[in-house]
Amino acid sequence: MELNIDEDILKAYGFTLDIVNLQQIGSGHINRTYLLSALQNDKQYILQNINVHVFKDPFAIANNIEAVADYLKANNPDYLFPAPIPTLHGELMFAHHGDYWRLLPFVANTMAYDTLSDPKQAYEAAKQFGKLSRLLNHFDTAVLKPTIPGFHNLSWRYEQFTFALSQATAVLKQNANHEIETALRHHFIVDYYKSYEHRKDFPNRVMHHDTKISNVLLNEEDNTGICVIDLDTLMPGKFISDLGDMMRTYLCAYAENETDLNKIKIRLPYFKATVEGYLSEMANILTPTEKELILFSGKYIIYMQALRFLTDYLNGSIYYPIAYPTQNLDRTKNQLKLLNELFENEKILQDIIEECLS
Ligand code: GN1
Ligand code: MG
Repeated sequence: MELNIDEDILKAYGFTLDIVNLQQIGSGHINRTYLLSALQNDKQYILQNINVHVFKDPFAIANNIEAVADYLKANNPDYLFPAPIPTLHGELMFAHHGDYWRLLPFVANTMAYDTLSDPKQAYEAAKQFGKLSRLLNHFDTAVLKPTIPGFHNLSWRYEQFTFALSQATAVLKQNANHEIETALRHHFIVDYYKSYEHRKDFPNRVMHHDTKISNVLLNEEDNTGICVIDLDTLMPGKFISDLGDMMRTYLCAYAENETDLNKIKIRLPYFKATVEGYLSEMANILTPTEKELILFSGKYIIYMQALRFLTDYLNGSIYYPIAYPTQNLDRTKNQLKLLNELFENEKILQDIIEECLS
């Protein structure tokens, strides 16, 4: 495939087209990611184009990452935090005709997965995200800018859904009839979230906000957690954002694109491993209110993701790239089934949480 990357971008980092090999990689919806291999010395890097339709202020991303990187360097110099490599001019991003590029370290001998096949992977991944939160427990969140305003504000996501519903074509509404009804029926999740939102012991923390399994690198031989990646949404938020997205992506053997809903089931050993891995870092930091919300974190994120896919479907699929017209509707069905699984297993999941907390 012709990759068509302007040589100026490479030159900003001291490379030219003839001395590198570029290969598009990754499964993310938003940014374009390439593996850059330098031919002379076999060194590898990640080259990434930031999606400026989604991240309207790329400097907010760069500044947040820099502030956190400086803090971690000062307080935990051994922690592996894959911050961007500066350009030859010392900038954290390269601006090029309205596009923004960055170069990241490639961490050798690691793997990023889209689904998990061993509870140990869940434990290790959850531990990595929990560790990042723990190390940043005393970091002043006011220093960080939201890179996407309202990103995990469930009330706002719900409003976007009802607005999309009011604007959608009759055909799209008809196709999504059942899912719209299910989404409306679960509005109580928004009310529950609102009832906690401003509580004192439900603090803002530095959250990763995209803790899906493909955003953590594990050692390719023994699955030990190595580091988290994809730091675009590192910004203030509630702990339910991170733990919830782990539940969304670690518990089921199949990811959000799976269309056979019979396969959408939660795996209890993966749930236990996720909670244990997260609490191995965060148990002494979470407040009593936060501990009450551990299971809610999964409901909150899975419901929000269902709303986001459904909203996008009703809007004509303008946000999440699709491979076929009804894919965002299928993703909605997938997430609503996963949400239902959480409710059906509520009692046993809460028992597991209590066991992990004791
Ligand atoms: C997007 O681009 P990616 O795959 O890292 C989205 C997340 C969703 C996720 C669903 C900025 O993440 O919030 O949870 O898709 N990121 C943005 O797979 O919208
Ligand atoms: Mg992301």
